[in-house]
Amino acid sequence: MNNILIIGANGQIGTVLTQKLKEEYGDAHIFPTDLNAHIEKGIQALNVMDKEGLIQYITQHQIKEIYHLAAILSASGEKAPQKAWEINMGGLFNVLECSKDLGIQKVFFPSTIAVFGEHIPLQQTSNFVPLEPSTVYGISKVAGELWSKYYFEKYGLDVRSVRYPGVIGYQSLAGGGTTDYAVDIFHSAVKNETFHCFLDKDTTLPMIYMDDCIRATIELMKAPKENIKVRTSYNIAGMSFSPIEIFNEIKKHVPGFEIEYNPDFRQAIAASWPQSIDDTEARQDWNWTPQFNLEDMVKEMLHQVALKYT
Ligand code: VAH
Repeated sequence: MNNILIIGANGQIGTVLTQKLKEEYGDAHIFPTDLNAHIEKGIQALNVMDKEGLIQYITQHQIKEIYHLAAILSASGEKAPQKAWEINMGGLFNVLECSKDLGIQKVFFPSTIAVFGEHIPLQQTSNFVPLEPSTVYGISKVAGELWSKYYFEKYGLDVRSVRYPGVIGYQSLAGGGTTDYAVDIFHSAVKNETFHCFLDKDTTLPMIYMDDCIRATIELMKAPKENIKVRTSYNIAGMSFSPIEIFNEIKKHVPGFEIEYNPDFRQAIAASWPQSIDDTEARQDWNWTPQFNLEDMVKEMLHQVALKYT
């Protein structure tokens, strides 16, 4: 059983992925790390920008697989473009170089629908279209996809990637993203507060429920190497909806719920992204299929978020 390093284990996805990998492979083989230690969660400190520290950690714990989840997301990245580029690229380079040099067998690199931009169809966006992102986050993820493909082709490093849509989960608060409204809305609904949405009501975006997100990640990494034909990154889709659509679905369960739309700088980011995603290649190559639609997700999220407040 391989020892698995998770970088960014305290993030929105890392929190849940760590738990699922422990259930799948046993706690003893899972090594959750983040920039700062969270001892109560079993998360050790590891700075992915510190290459020597990364080499030491991999060697000491005989790591054979790495899930590299640490990155500055779209909205935060636009507030500090240089820092976002340095961290998103510097961290990935350290992971790729250390993996190449230390015999890592598999690397997971999360990409995003933020790699898409102008001059492409916004409906059922294909895996293979021109990538002209408008955010530093998206630019860094396009570069990351291409570097991942380079390390596979030049060094045989088995780097695998999916383009996450907006991820919705109850286990941790989202932060720094443009799709975070779709997480925050449930907390307002459960507290019976008016929700102030930072996107316009008709801004449709591709989204995925956390359970589907994590299952896609693990199924991708478990797939036989020969099945992985896309070495930049796979599109995956769960569902697509707009703020007014998720609001109306929540209102079926919370009749008094109210919303106000106050679009901010994130509206322009969201408007540059596709409205729906074609994930044919993921379905063909490693049998991807989502299980949660908007109705299922809303029921589950309201139930789980309510439990956090009781
Ligand atoms: C963000 N949640 O909003 C991330 C995601 C598709 C968006 O990559 O930046």
